[in-house]
Amino acid sequence: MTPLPTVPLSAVPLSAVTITDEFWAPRREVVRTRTIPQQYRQLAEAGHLDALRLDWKPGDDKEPHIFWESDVAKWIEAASNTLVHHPDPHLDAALDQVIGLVAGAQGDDGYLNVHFTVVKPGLRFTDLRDAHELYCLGHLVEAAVAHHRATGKTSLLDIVLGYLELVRREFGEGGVAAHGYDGHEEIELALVKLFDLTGDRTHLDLAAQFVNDRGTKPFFFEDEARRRGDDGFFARYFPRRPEEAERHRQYSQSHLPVREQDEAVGHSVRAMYLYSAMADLAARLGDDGLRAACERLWTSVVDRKMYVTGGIGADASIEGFRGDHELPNDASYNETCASIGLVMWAWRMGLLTGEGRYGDVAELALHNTVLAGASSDGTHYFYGNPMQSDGEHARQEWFGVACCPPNYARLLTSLESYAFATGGDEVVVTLFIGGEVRVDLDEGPVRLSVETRYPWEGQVRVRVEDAARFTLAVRVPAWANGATATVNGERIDVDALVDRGYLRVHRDWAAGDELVLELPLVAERLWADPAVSADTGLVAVRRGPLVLCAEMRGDEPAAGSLVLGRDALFTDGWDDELDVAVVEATAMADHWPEDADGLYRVTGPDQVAIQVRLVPYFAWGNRGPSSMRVWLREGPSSRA
Ligand code: FUB
Ligand code: ZN
Repeated sequence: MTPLPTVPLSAVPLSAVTITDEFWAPRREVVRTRTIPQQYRQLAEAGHLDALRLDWKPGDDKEPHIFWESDVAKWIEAASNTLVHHPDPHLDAALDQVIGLVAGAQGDDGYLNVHFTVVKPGLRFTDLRDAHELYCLGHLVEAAVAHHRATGKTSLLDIVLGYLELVRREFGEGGVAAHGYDGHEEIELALVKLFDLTGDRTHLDLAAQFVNDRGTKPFFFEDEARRRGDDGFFARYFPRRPEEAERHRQYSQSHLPVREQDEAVGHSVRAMYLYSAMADLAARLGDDGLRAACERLWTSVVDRKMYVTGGIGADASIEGFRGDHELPNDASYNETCASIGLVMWAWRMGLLTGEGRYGDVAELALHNTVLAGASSDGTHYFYGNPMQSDGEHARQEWFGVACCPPNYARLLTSLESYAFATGGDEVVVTLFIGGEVRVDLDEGPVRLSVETRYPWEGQVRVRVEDAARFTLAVRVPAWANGATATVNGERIDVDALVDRGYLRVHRDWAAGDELVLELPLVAERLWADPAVSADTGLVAVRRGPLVLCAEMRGDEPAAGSLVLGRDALFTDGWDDELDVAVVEATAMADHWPEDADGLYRVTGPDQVAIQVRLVPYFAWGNRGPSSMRVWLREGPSSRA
């Protein structure tokens, strides 16, 4: 077998990083102490856990849904992640109990899917386009890897390895699903994780098989539907699917072989998981075709289809992408899972290429749409992350389709691995998170500690704890014009040393040496490309990685009536209630006379100057009903 090429950059395991800063540490503590217990209760109440007992019968309520296992799996993954730094016998036992239930749902031949065991027996692997069996398995695999890494146990790993043997047979030549792949990608990236854990090449090969078969002709899903004789589980949601064949191929990114794809289309979570697997495979197989496709798709998303908040997937009807520059604010779906997927893909692109621009996007999505995914108390969630609201959006405790809450939990609990990376003689700092990391370089282990008040303040202090010769690479975001840095107090030339988005300093580091990066965190206006017609005449405000929004409550003027003048000055402030940094500015607001009436009026509103507090997008919706705008109307002046 040809040896695999060296992976450019590798992730650092969770156990090698401790996060202690004032921004992320308390938020992750909320996830550990509140979100994870709350999600367990929700999974129990909704029926996900009992379903695993396989005693559902036709006529019973709580019919096991096709992808309930995925929600359970994401919870297992999140809970396992927390055990890495917080051993907790109670949670460990709860995990054993849930994994015991999963084990009980597995058939003697390894198959594991409650829906196709008790609701539709005999139909396994006949509706790959819609029925999510391998998607669920993918999440179980990711959970198994996390659980094993955290506890050393193989209970869940054994389950998925058994199931994978069956999958390998059924999806191999002569199997019932030969040349098939799942309509919802996920198994592919999970198999790469399993390969990374076990070193077993068959997992990587199976991932590559699924990725390479996708979109080839004859179209698997259409043949499958003909064989089955019906239009599948989602026929009721997509009654026009037969007439809209191409749109629905795009929905699952199966319209073209993946190497030929250059526009991000279809369901955005699916796309992100596929592109993540493509980047993983490109890195591990040295596959330039996959890498080139990833780079084209990246441009499509980031230059033409991504909201300023890092939200993606504007079209609610497919939970997915619209056309280029079609980024409406009043119909902006932006599923939390999609931004989580964007972080996952961006991180992998960073590992594949060593380029900092991918970290910029990971940071954007993470600090805005991902973090908005849960309330500050960690118990209510956004499924969609709109760009504007007139009171109709509020976080909820749970959803009938509950993909986002546990996805949020697993991302927040694995943040360690997104912050740092290593490869060759390099230690890479991608996200600015205070804490410590231990990295194994060829020369031996090196520890770094990072101190920062980011994203509130722009100073990032990286201290080398062990003497060694290596390159310290610290990302300098593209927005950070005028960033400066020192090494042991001596100014270094950032512009000269920044290489592909990272400030790279190669030297003999002594224990106690410090690199201090100063990122200018100033509030600034953003305007959209005129091709984004939805943003004509509008302006947004960001401060470093945080996009701000106007959130207006009670008797305050509606956020949609605010006009931010070109001459308005920004002042940094702090909001004690939300415990976040804010930006204050004078804006003009519509003030209607008391007796104004009628659908159309001959007297317009007065324009009054008011002080507006712009809050980080992630923090909106935490104080009861409100109106909210990311893009504000722009005027020449904010002076009355
Ligand atoms: O289909 C599984 C998950 O549920 C998707 O990723 C989400 O968009 C939601 O539809
Ligand atoms: Zn979701």
